[in-house]
Amino acid sequence: MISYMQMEKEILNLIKTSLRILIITHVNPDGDTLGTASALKSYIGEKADILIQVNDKSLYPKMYEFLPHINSALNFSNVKNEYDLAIAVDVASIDRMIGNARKIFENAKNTIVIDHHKTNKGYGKINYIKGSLSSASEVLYDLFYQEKKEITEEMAKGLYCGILTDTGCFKYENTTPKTFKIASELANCNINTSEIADFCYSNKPKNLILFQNYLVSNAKFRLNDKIAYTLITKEIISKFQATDEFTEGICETLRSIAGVEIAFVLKETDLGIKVSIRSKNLDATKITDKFNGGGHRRAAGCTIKLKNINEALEKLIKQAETLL
Ligand SMILES: [Mn+2]
Repeated sequence: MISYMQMEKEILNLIKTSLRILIITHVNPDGDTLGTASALKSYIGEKADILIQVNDKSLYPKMYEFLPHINSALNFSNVKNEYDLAIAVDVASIDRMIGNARKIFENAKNTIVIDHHKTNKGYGKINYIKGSLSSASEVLYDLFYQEKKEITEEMAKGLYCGILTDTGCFKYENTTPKTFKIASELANCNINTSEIADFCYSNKPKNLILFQNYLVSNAKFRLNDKIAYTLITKEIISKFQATDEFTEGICETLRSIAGVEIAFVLKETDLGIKVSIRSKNLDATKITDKFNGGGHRRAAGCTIKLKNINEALEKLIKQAETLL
Protein backbone atom coordinates (compact mmCIF):
# COMPACT_ATOMS: atom_id res chain seq x y z
CA MET A 1 0.00 0.00 0.00
CA ILE A 2 1.40 3.38 -0.92
CA SER A 3 0.71 6.34 1.34
CA TYR A 4 -1.74 9.13 0.60
CA MET A 5 1.16 11.56 0.34
CA GLN A 6 2.81 9.45 -2.32
CA MET A 7 -0.49 9.12 -4.17
CA GLU A 8 -1.01 12.87 -4.11
CA LYS A 9 2.44 13.40 -5.62
CA GLU A 10 1.80 10.83 -8.34
CA ILE A 11 -1.64 12.22 -9.19
CA LEU A 12 -0.37 15.79 -9.49
CA ASN A 13 2.52 14.55 -11.58
CA LEU A 14 0.27 12.53 -13.91
CA ILE A 15 -2.01 15.53 -14.38
CA LYS A 16 1.02 17.62 -15.32
CA THR A 17 2.54 15.13 -17.76
CA SER A 18 -0.57 13.75 -19.48
CA LEU A 19 -1.63 15.29 -22.78
CA ARG A 20 -5.36 14.52 -22.87
CA ILE A 21 -7.33 13.94 -19.69
CA LEU A 22 -10.90 12.70 -19.33
CA ILE A 23 -12.82 13.24 -16.08
CA ILE A 24 -15.65 10.71 -15.74
CA THR A 25 -18.71 11.14 -13.49
CA HIS A 26 -20.92 8.26 -12.32
CA VAL A 27 -24.23 7.24 -13.90
CA ASN A 28 -27.24 9.17 -12.57
CA PRO A 29 -24.92 12.11 -11.84
CA ASP A 30 -25.45 14.02 -8.59
CA GLY A 31 -24.11 17.25 -7.11
CA ASP A 32 -20.96 15.61 -5.76
CA THR A 33 -19.78 13.85 -8.90
CA LEU A 34 -20.59 16.93 -11.05
CA GLY A 35 -19.19 19.43 -8.54
CA THR A 36 -15.96 17.45 -8.20
CA ALA A 37 -15.63 17.08 -11.99
CA SER A 38 -16.25 20.79 -12.44
CA ALA A 39 -13.61 21.76 -9.86
CA LEU A 40 -11.07 19.31 -11.26
CA LYS A 41 -11.58 20.62 -14.81
CA SER A 42 -11.21 24.19 -13.50
CA TYR A 43 -7.90 23.15 -11.95
CA ILE A 44 -6.52 21.25 -14.96
CA GLY A 45 -7.77 23.59 -17.70
CA GLU A 46 -7.82 23.15 -21.50
CA LYS A 47 -6.44 19.63 -21.78
CA ALA A 48 -9.19 18.08 -19.66
CA ASP A 49 -12.71 17.14 -20.73
CA ILE A 50 -15.62 16.03 -18.59
CA LEU A 51 -17.77 13.06 -19.62
CA ILE A 52 -21.24 12.87 -18.13
CA GLN A 53 -22.75 9.45 -18.69
CA VAL A 54 -25.93 10.32 -20.55
CA ASN A 55 -26.92 10.00 -24.19
CA ASP A 56 -27.87 13.59 -24.60
CA LYS A 57 -27.52 16.92 -22.90
CA SER A 58 -31.20 17.22 -22.02
CA LEU A 59 -30.68 14.39 -19.55
CA TYR A 60 -28.25 16.25 -17.24
CA PRO A 61 -29.81 17.27 -13.95
CA LYS A 62 -30.55 20.87 -14.91
CA MET A 63 -30.05 22.36 -11.47
CA TYR A 64 -26.31 21.68 -11.73
CA GLU A 65 -25.85 23.59 -14.96
CA PHE A 66 -24.68 26.58 -12.90
CA LEU A 67 -21.41 24.70 -12.30
CA PRO A 68 -18.51 25.86 -14.48
CA HIS A 69 -17.82 23.57 -17.51
CA ILE A 70 -20.87 21.35 -17.00
CA ASN A 71 -22.67 22.94 -19.92
CA SER A 72 -19.83 22.07 -22.28
CA ALA A 73 -19.27 18.56 -20.91
CA LEU A 74 -19.25 15.59 -23.29
CA ASN A 75 -21.76 12.77 -23.35
CA PHE A 76 -21.85 9.28 -24.88
CA SER A 77 -22.64 10.58 -28.34
CA ASN A 78 -19.68 12.96 -28.72
CA VAL A 79 -16.87 11.54 -26.56
CA LYS A 80 -13.85 10.14 -28.42
CA ASN A 81 -11.39 7.52 -27.32
CA GLU A 82 -8.27 9.70 -27.26
CA TYR A 83 -7.23 10.13 -23.63
CA ASP A 84 -3.99 9.07 -21.99
CA LEU A 85 -5.31 9.75 -18.48
CA ALA A 86 -8.80 8.97 -17.21
CA ILE A 87 -9.96 10.15 -13.78
CA ALA A 88 -13.16 8.74 -12.25
CA VAL A 89 -14.69 11.02 -9.60
CA ASP A 90 -17.18 9.76 -6.97
CA VAL A 91 -17.55 6.50 -8.95
CA ALA A 92 -17.88 3.77 -6.29
CA SER A 93 -17.22 0.84 -8.61
CA ILE A 94 -16.36 0.24 -12.25
CA ASP A 95 -19.96 -0.95 -12.73
CA ARG A 96 -21.01 2.68 -12.30
CA MET A 97 -19.32 3.32 -15.64
CA ILE A 98 -21.21 2.06 -18.65
CA GLY A 99 -21.02 2.11 -22.45
CA ASN A 100 -17.97 3.84 -23.93
CA ALA A 101 -17.11 5.45 -20.56
CA ARG A 102 -15.91 2.14 -19.25
CA LYS A 103 -14.06 1.31 -22.47
CA ILE A 104 -12.26 4.66 -22.51
CA PHE A 105 -11.33 4.30 -18.84
CA GLU A 106 -9.94 0.83 -19.40
CA ASN A 107 -8.05 1.88 -22.54
CA ALA A 108 -6.36 4.91 -20.95
CA LYS A 109 -2.64 4.56 -20.27
CA ASN A 110 -3.13 5.82 -16.72
CA THR A 111 -6.21 5.76 -14.53
CA ILE A 112 -7.02 7.50 -11.25
CA VAL A 113 -9.97 6.98 -8.91
CA ILE A 114 -10.89 9.90 -6.63
CA ASP A 115 -13.63 8.81 -4.25
CA HIS A 116 -15.03 8.64 -0.72
CA HIS A 117 -17.17 5.46 -0.86
CA LYS A 118 -16.05 2.98 1.80
CA THR A 119 -17.19 0.15 -0.47
CA ASN A 120 -14.87 1.24 -3.30
CA LYS A 121 -12.34 -1.55 -3.79
CA GLY A 122 -10.16 0.52 -6.14
CA TYR A 123 -10.14 -0.24 -9.84
CA GLY A 124 -7.65 2.39 -11.06
CA LYS A 125 -3.89 2.51 -11.27
CA ILE A 126 -3.99 5.06 -8.44
CA ASN A 127 -6.87 4.78 -5.98
CA TYR A 128 -7.14 7.98 -3.96
CA ILE A 129 -10.06 6.88 -1.81
CA LYS A 130 -10.83 8.34 1.62
CA GLY A 131 -13.84 6.53 3.04
CA SER A 132 -14.17 8.78 6.07
CA LEU A 133 -14.74 11.98 4.12
CA SER A 134 -18.15 13.47 3.33
CA SER A 135 -17.79 13.71 -0.42
CA ALA A 136 -15.51 13.27 -3.38
CA SER A 137 -15.23 17.05 -3.33
CA GLU A 138 -13.72 16.90 0.16
CA VAL A 139 -11.21 14.33 -1.13
CA LEU A 140 -10.31 16.60 -4.04
CA TYR A 141 -9.89 19.52 -1.65
CA ASP A 142 -7.27 17.45 0.22
CA LEU A 143 -5.40 16.99 -3.05
CA PHE A 144 -5.48 20.73 -3.79
CA TYR A 145 -4.39 21.41 -0.22
CA GLN A 146 -1.30 19.25 -0.72
CA GLU A 147 -0.45 21.18 -3.86
CA LYS A 148 -0.75 24.39 -1.78
CA LYS A 149 -2.42 25.88 -4.81
CA GLU A 150 -4.79 28.75 -4.37
CA ILE A 151 -8.43 27.69 -4.75
CA THR A 152 -10.04 29.86 -7.41
CA GLU A 153 -13.65 30.99 -7.31
CA GLU A 154 -14.48 28.46 -10.06
CA MET A 155 -12.90 25.58 -8.19
CA ALA A 156 -14.59 26.62 -4.95
CA LYS A 157 -18.03 26.62 -6.59
CA GLY A 158 -17.72 22.96 -7.62
CA LEU A 159 -16.20 21.80 -4.34
CA TYR A 160 -18.81 23.62 -2.27
CA CYS A 161 -21.65 22.14 -4.36
CA GLY A 162 -20.27 18.61 -3.85
CA ILE A 163 -19.92 19.02 -0.10
CA LEU A 164 -23.29 20.76 0.33
CA THR A 165 -25.26 18.11 -1.57
CA ASP A 166 -23.49 15.01 -0.25
CA THR A 167 -23.87 16.12 3.36
CA GLY A 168 -27.55 16.99 2.83
CA CYS A 169 -26.75 20.63 3.67
CA PHE A 170 -24.36 19.65 6.50
CA LYS A 171 -26.97 17.42 8.18
CA TYR A 172 -25.70 13.88 7.66
CA GLU A 173 -23.31 12.13 10.02
CA ASN A 174 -20.56 12.33 7.38
CA THR A 175 -20.33 16.05 8.29
CA THR A 176 -17.24 16.52 10.46
CA PRO A 177 -15.50 19.56 11.96
CA LYS A 178 -13.12 19.29 9.03
CA THR A 179 -16.05 19.50 6.60
CA PHE A 180 -17.14 22.78 8.19
CA LYS A 181 -13.59 24.05 8.12
CA ILE A 182 -13.27 23.33 4.40
CA ALA A 183 -16.70 24.84 3.70
CA SER A 184 -15.55 27.95 5.53
CA GLU A 185 -12.34 28.10 3.47
CA LEU A 186 -14.41 27.77 0.29
CA ALA A 187 -16.86 30.43 1.41
CA ASN A 188 -13.84 32.72 1.61
CA CYS A 189 -13.14 32.24 -2.09
CA ASN A 190 -15.66 34.80 -3.23
CA ILE A 191 -18.52 32.34 -3.91
CA ASN A 192 -22.15 33.07 -3.12
CA THR A 193 -23.13 30.16 -0.85
CA SER A 194 -26.77 31.12 -0.61
CA GLU A 195 -27.07 31.32 -4.40
CA ILE A 196 -25.46 27.87 -4.75
CA ALA A 197 -27.98 26.45 -2.24
CA ASP A 198 -30.80 28.00 -4.28
CA PHE A 199 -29.48 26.46 -7.51
CA CYS A 200 -29.34 23.05 -5.83
CA TYR A 201 -32.57 23.13 -3.85
CA SER A 202 -34.94 25.82 -5.10
CA ASN A 203 -34.73 25.24 -8.81
CA LYS A 204 -36.73 22.08 -9.44
CA PRO A 205 -38.98 21.28 -12.41
CA LYS A 206 -42.68 21.46 -11.56
CA ASN A 207 -43.26 17.83 -12.56
CA LEU A 208 -40.53 16.74 -10.17
CA ILE A 209 -42.40 18.13 -7.18
CA LEU A 210 -45.71 16.64 -8.36
CA PHE A 211 -44.02 13.27 -8.94
CA GLN A 212 -42.36 13.29 -5.51
CA ASN A 213 -45.56 14.27 -3.75
CA TYR A 214 -47.39 11.45 -5.50
CA LEU A 215 -44.77 8.93 -4.35
CA VAL A 216 -44.69 10.21 -0.78
CA SER A 217 -48.49 10.17 -0.45
CA ASN A 218 -48.47 6.59 -1.77
CA ALA A 219 -45.81 5.41 0.69
CA LYS A 220 -46.49 2.23 2.68
CA PHE A 221 -45.23 1.11 6.07
CA ARG A 222 -44.28 -2.18 7.73
CA LEU A 223 -43.10 -3.44 11.11
CA ASN A 224 -44.90 -0.80 13.22
CA ASP A 225 -43.82 1.92 10.81
CA LYS A 226 -40.13 1.12 11.23
CA ILE A 227 -39.88 0.42 7.50
CA ALA A 228 -41.19 2.91 4.93
CA TYR A 229 -41.20 2.38 1.19
CA THR A 230 -42.63 3.61 -2.07
CA LEU A 231 -42.72 1.96 -5.49
CA ILE A 232 -41.93 3.65 -8.81
CA THR A 233 -43.41 1.71 -11.69
CA LYS A 234 -42.74 2.39 -15.36
CA GLU A 235 -46.33 3.59 -15.59
CA ILE A 236 -45.76 6.34 -13.00
CA ILE A 237 -42.48 7.34 -14.65
CA SER A 238 -44.21 7.88 -17.98
CA LYS A 239 -47.21 9.63 -16.38
CA PHE A 240 -44.93 12.32 -14.90
CA GLN A 241 -42.28 12.11 -17.66
CA ALA A 242 -39.81 11.56 -14.85
CA THR A 243 -36.06 11.55 -15.47
CA ASP A 244 -33.50 10.00 -13.11
CA GLU A 245 -33.03 13.22 -11.13
CA PHE A 246 -36.75 13.15 -10.15
CA THR A 247 -36.16 10.38 -7.61
CA GLU A 248 -33.44 12.26 -5.72
CA GLY A 249 -34.57 13.08 -2.19
CA ILE A 250 -37.68 10.90 -1.91
CA CYS A 251 -35.94 8.29 0.19
CA GLU A 252 -34.63 11.01 2.56
CA THR A 253 -38.17 12.30 3.00
CA LEU A 254 -39.41 8.84 4.02
CA ARG A 255 -36.50 8.41 6.42
CA SER A 256 -37.30 11.78 8.01
CA ILE A 257 -40.59 10.40 9.41
CA ALA A 258 -40.46 9.87 13.19
CA GLY A 259 -40.17 6.18 14.04
CA VAL A 260 -38.96 5.12 10.58
CA GLU A 261 -35.63 3.30 10.88
CA ILE A 262 -35.15 2.44 7.24
CA ALA A 263 -36.65 3.66 3.97
CA PHE A 264 -36.69 2.05 0.53
CA VAL A 265 -37.47 3.49 -2.87
CA LEU A 266 -37.86 0.80 -5.55
CA LYS A 267 -37.90 1.63 -9.22
CA GLU A 268 -38.63 -0.52 -12.27
CA THR A 269 -35.85 -0.28 -14.88
CA ASP A 270 -34.82 -2.37 -17.88
CA LEU A 271 -31.93 -3.79 -15.86
CA GLY A 272 -34.10 -4.86 -12.92
CA ILE A 273 -35.46 -3.21 -9.80
CA LYS A 274 -33.28 -0.28 -8.74
CA VAL A 275 -33.28 0.27 -5.00
CA SER A 276 -32.30 3.29 -2.87
CA ILE A 277 -31.98 2.82 0.87
CA ARG A 278 -31.71 5.43 3.61
CA SER A 279 -31.41 4.44 7.27
CA LYS A 280 -31.13 6.10 10.65
CA ASN A 281 -29.05 3.72 12.77
CA LEU A 282 -28.82 0.54 10.71
CA ASP A 283 -25.98 -0.17 8.33
CA ALA A 284 -27.73 -0.06 4.94
CA THR A 285 -24.73 -1.62 3.16
CA LYS A 286 -25.50 -4.87 5.04
CA ILE A 287 -28.59 -5.09 2.84
CA THR A 288 -27.08 -3.85 -0.42
CA ASP A 289 -24.10 -6.22 -0.01
CA LYS A 290 -26.56 -9.10 -0.51
CA PHE A 291 -27.49 -7.72 -3.92
CA ASN A 292 -24.04 -6.62 -5.17
CA GLY A 293 -24.73 -2.98 -4.38
CA GLY A 294 -22.85 -0.46 -2.29
CA GLY A 295 -22.75 2.96 -0.72
CA HIS A 296 -22.54 4.29 2.79
CA ARG A 297 -23.96 3.28 6.21
CA ARG A 298 -26.98 5.53 5.97
CA ALA A 299 -27.31 5.81 2.20
CA ALA A 300 -26.85 2.85 -0.10
CA GLY A 301 -28.23 1.37 -3.30
CA CYS A 302 -28.39 -1.74 -5.45
CA THR A 303 -30.18 -3.25 -8.42
CA ILE A 304 -32.09 -6.49 -7.86
CA LYS A 305 -32.21 -8.57 -11.02
CA LEU A 306 -35.94 -9.24 -10.95
CA LYS A 307 -38.81 -8.03 -13.11
CA ASN A 308 -41.47 -7.98 -10.41
CA ILE A 309 -41.21 -4.98 -8.10
CA ASN A 310 -43.24 -6.57 -5.29
CA GLU A 311 -41.04 -9.66 -5.32
CA ALA A 312 -37.96 -7.41 -4.95
CA LEU A 313 -39.67 -5.52 -2.13
CA GLU A 314 -40.31 -8.70 -0.11
CA LYS A 315 -36.65 -9.72 -0.50
CA LEU A 316 -35.54 -6.34 0.86
CA ILE A 317 -37.96 -6.38 3.77
CA LYS A 318 -36.78 -9.86 4.72
CA GLN A 319 -33.20 -8.55 4.89
CA ALA A 320 -34.24 -5.44 6.81
CA GLU A 321 -36.09 -7.55 9.38
CA THR A 322 -32.87 -9.38 10.25
CA LEU A 323 -31.30 -6.01 11.19
CA LEU A 324 -34.23 -4.50 13.08
MN1 LIG B 1 -20.38 11.37 -3.33
